[in-house]
Amino acid sequence: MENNSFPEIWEELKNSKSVLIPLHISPDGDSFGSALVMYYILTDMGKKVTVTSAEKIGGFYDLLDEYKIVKWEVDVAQLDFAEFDTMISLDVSDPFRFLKDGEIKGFTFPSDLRIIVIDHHPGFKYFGALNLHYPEYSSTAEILDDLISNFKFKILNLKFKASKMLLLGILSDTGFLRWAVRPELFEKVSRLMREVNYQDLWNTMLYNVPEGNKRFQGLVLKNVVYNARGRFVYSKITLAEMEQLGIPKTEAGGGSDLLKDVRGYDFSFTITEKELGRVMISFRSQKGVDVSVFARALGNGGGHKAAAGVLLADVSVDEAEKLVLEAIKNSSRYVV
Ligand SMILES: [Mn+2]
Repeated sequence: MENNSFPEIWEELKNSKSVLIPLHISPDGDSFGSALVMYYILTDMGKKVTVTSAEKIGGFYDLLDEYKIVKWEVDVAQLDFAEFDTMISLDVSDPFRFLKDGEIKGFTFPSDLRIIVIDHHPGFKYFGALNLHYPEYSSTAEILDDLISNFKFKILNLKFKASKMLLLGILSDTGFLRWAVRPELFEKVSRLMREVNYQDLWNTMLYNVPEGNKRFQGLVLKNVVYNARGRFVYSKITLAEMEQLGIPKTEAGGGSDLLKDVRGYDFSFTITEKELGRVMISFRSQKGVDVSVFARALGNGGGHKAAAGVLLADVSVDEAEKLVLEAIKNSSRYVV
């Protein structure tokens, strides 16, 4: 399958009337930023645009004006698709990632819905009528930056709002330009910084970590296991521990990033009990280990070489831990 051209994408967007843009499950800054960029562009083109998210997003996002645009806790499975002629799928390689428990239940969109897919994940399924896939890009927002550069903006105020969301998506997916970076990205970021009030964005993103997330980070470090022989670091967090510390579920994130930088260890993961019987495994590596192999070996998981995840159903946290250690042991490179 091949990418469509930017003019083809714009032509399709011009022909749309009512557009659905869902955030993916466990929404992140790239999902949020990319969706809001498209929202601004399409509303300016006179389209009716609906942005939904099956799950709430944690962190600083409620401090942004854009937070109010999203219809939170609206699962795509509950929507009346007769209302939409077009859907823009952003930052996902598989359509089921829009549905809560979609990995487990499976989900397909109506065949008459025109789907435009824009993503940077490996293992990408060309499931749209039109597709843009750039696996070498840091973020979906970076792809949208190229797409927008191809389009002539008339309203400066809109350009400001869209640029802020592009920058947010890029900064979020690269851990503030620490990973998934290329020299070209810094040129784009430098240009975007000149187009927005970047000090304000920096302050919002960096200095508003919710207490709940700090408590979660504490729990991740408290429960850490250093496996020197296998050269990996991991942490297991139960629902009971989170409830005891009053950690909201939306703040149970960022744990594997916290563990991926330890000297002498090649990759990290967290085993987080989201709900009873629902356990999220989140892998990270910056040292050449392809952690998406483990995520795929465990079921319907996926992601990047350096960042991957899988949701396990009908298992306890201890069973999930056994399954993960087994999957690592069975891979050719690692001995537990
Ligand atoms: Mn992304």
